[in-house]
Amino acid sequence: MAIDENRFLADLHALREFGAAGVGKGVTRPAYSQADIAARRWLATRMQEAGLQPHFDPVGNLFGLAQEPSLLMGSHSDSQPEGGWLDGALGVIAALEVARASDRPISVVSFQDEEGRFGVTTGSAIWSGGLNLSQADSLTDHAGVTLGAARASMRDLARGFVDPGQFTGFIEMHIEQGPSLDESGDLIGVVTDIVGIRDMVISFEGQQNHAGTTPMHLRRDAFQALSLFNAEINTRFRNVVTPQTVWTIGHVEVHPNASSIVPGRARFSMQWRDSDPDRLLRMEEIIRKTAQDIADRLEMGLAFGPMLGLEPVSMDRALQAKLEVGAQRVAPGKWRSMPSGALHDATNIAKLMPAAMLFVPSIKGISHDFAEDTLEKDLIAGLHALVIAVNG
Ligand code: HGY
Ligand code: MN
Ligand code: MN
Repeated sequence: MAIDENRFLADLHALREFGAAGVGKGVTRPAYSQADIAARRWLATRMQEAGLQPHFDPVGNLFGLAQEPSLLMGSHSDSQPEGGWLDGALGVIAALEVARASDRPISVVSFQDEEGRFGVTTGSAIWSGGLNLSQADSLTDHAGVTLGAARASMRDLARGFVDPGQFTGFIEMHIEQGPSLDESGDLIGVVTDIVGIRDMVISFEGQQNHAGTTPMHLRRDAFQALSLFNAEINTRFRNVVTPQTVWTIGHVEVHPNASSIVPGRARFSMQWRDSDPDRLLRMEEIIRKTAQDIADRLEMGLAFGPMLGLEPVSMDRALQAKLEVGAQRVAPGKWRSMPSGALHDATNIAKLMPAAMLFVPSIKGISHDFAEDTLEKDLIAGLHALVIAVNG
């Protein structure tokens, strides 16, 4: 059966309705939210209609299983707090369409909490054995909700873990989420490697006090500690990082977050990524040492939360070669092999079986933003390249 482009696009737009938010095609569909669970229930019916056996595992990963050994394809359907309609969703819907059209047995998956409300690519990390379920259950989101409490809302759907032994490999289609394809005019990216990541929460504890009566030299202002820390790591990283290295302080809680109170506590996320594990380690050493130096200098308490992370990983060469054939057929001379600066479930699955990824362009390289988008003609081109690769 051939690919049905209209059905593929209609499913993408239907999925976007679950948690539709903001301008354009934005979504807010965090793991285990009502929108996420409703979206997964809808995906389960679409999988059943495609002749696949829907199966939720204890974490909320949703599989659509073929009845024989199969190639696994998919991604995730949870989103960032302000996410785009394609991040993850594209890979799940493309997998579903390929499963309908391919003459090969294809199983489909939507992993849970790839966006890390609780961890880092949490659902596929647990399924692939990289994260222990009972340990993961005590992970909390920024509001203090535990993964264990959140996943209890899917208890009625949960069955056992799926045996990875039934799958011959994993292919994930995804938007690039960066500027390379958009700037070069290439239509398809065949992913060679995925960067590694480290992520932890750091807290400075000073002294809450009156913003009018507390002289500057007597203050122990936790925001000043954070501000100095950020400036100092940018300096100390200079001789360690490359133009591809990234680091982000994306989530900050200043307590009590009031205009007339000197902040007593600053609690913030510290995340860094690179393709070299040694560089990730050197950056971790600089981060810990700099935080300690600042705490000592400003007489602050200092606490490091647990550090989560994934190692850099290479994609399977044989599967890349299949994707290259599809890319060359669909976009001759307008495709490239490239690394991924974003994290993906493929990082975890690569521990279990051959894994590979195919990218399509992100307009202006924007992602993790309501404005994320891709031309529909580019989505279709990627889908056709995928089918050629899978059937080849
Ligand atoms: O952050 C990432 O790279 C992924 O989009 N969750
Ligand atoms: Mn993603
Ligand atoms: Mn994402």
